[in-house]
Amino acid sequence: MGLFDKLAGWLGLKKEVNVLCLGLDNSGKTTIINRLKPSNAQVQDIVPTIGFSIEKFKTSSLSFTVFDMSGQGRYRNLWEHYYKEGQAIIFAIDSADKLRMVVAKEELDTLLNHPDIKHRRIPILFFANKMDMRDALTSVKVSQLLCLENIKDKPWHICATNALTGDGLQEGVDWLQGSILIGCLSFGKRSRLNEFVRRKPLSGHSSSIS
Ligand SMILES: Nc1nc2c(ncn2[C@@H]2O[C@H](COP(=O)(O)OP(=O)(O)OP(=O)(O)O)[C@@H](O)[C@H]2O)c(=O)[nH]1
Ligand SMILES: [Mg+2]
Repeated sequence: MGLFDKLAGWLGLKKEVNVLCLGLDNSGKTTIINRLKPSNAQVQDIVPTIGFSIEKFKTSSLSFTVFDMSGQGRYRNLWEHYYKEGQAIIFAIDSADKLRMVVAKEELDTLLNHPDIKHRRIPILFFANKMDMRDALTSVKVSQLLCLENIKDKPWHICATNALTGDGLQEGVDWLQGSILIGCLSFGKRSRLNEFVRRKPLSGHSSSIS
């Protein structure tokens, strides 16, 4: 049993987590979510999402229900109807789509300023996707263009990914799982964690929890 499993069990965490998967059309959202599912549940042909679809995948300690939203312009107004239900956000970016990086930033800014998101410490995982494309920007450049350093009131993380091979996805999901667990601590469970740490030292992971 890994550290996160022990923590989740010990915290009495509700193991079902709703995640919103957002980002422009063609950024690779559905491909990413498909890759996170067990291999026998993955589909071969991915088509542009109409409206949204609900998908599920699991990590060692959490079960994720993903609202895989269409990124097409005509469907983006659907996103906000699910903000209240989301406990975490995955935001996918096509790192090779330089022309639309400004549109991705506009959508991100609209999301961050929405009343259902603005005042919540909801974790946001950015996938700088399509890193295999010859002209893809680095995740550092994507981060700069989206001005991610201005996000001060929410935990966020950016990973360089290739959803076709799955490269980078696990790192991101590990971060998301950890940040959801840590988010639980801010709701009054910190003292219980301290007790846990006294009994079972967390070795190298303890600094990320304080
Ligand atoms: N080269 C490359 N292609 C990718 C990658 N991820 C996804 N794609 C391709 O990009 C296209 C769009 O992928 P989708 O997963 O449908 O994108 P989406 O964000 O869900 O799009 P919408 O549902 O329209 O919002 C597909 O042809 C995928 O095969 C990647 O990392 N590298
Ligand atoms: Mg899709």
